[in-house]
Amino acid sequence: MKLSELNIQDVAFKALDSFKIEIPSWGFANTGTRFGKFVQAAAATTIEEKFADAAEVNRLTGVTPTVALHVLWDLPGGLKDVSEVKGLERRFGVRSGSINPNLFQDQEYKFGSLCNPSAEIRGRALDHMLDSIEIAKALGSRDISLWMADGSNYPGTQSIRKRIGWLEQALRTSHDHLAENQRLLVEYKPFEPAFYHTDIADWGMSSHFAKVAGPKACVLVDTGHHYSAQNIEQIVAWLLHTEMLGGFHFNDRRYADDDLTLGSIDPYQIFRIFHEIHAATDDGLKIDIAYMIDQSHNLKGKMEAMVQTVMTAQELYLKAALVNRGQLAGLQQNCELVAAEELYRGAFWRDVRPLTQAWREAHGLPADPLAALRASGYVERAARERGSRSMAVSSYA
Ligand code: PSV
Ligand code: MN
Repeated sequence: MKLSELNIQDVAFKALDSFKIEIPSWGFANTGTRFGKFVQAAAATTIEEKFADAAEVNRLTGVTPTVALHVLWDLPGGLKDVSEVKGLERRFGVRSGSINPNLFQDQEYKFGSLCNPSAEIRGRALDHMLDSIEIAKALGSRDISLWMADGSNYPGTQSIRKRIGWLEQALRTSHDHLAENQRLLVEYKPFEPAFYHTDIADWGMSSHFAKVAGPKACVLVDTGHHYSAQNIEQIVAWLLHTEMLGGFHFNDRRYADDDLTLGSIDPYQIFRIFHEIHAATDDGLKIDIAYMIDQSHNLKGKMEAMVQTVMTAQELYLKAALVNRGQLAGLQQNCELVAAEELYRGAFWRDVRPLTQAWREAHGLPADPLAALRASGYVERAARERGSRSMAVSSYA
């Protein structure tokens, strides 16, 4: 059966209604490469400014009601900062989303955090995990999103297997402290900052650790955390099949973990990922995915980059929703390769922007959020108000 234009609008609106994406507080702050920072006057310098920016993105797009928080960067006082954050939630009308423990910046994590050979340091890292879980409970956040920089830089310098054991233990204990509705998302990354071995290097390791931790743990896929030729949609299909997919960190990459804006290099890949998710949903699989952005590229304007990424995510999600999966299943069954591929790619080539625009208008949102951002003068205002703080760069000696 062919989808009629009327049907298409229906499918599109349903897909867009169901799609929410979380934005990261750190995506609004000045960041850089290890070679330097090019600072932006409008960049957020406080948690209040990050909430203000997140609220503006939500006002423009209508699909970003939550902000991912990084404990050390956003709640340096730990639980003591929760009431301030709650105040900001009320004031700006966006809520705290996933809580990200920070197990990579303290000097004592030089040789690892939860996998450090020192039991004392492992203990302190675990305390930070447990504190982060308590912060999440106090904020009513469901997901604790864990990424660790742990690993080693030279062969033979660490026992890889001992570290697996230490991490299993720490994740089990963390899992025991989760509230009924909470989840532990385990993120993987093949390398950087460790350049020989990383303790959670790929989805198989994440999946293993999540299974060992307990039923409320699952895998987080950061699209930037793969080797160049890796088939990410196949990983996603496996995680869906094994009911281990908990969430995404979206960004794009050309070489490694470049943190470029979503779809800027390979939008077809994100389409293929979304197709796997829509297909699994159609097949009735149990799915509960947190879609999050994890980008902090330092040349595009922070606000523009975030709005652009949200719009791109919506467009690619929608394109994939419009694959005629009934028809595709028939073509796949009969191994009609070209017809199947053309049907699949046809959805990717479709210009869905008139549909996203119509959906926004139907919801009282600006038809073109990027144009609305420019017209609002928000960035210029922020630059005037924040400039003296945001432009104060620490020079690299
Ligand atoms: C690490 O590269 C990572 O993807 C983790 O998710 C961190 O929390 C985030 O980036 C920090 O920018
Ligand atoms: Mn990430």
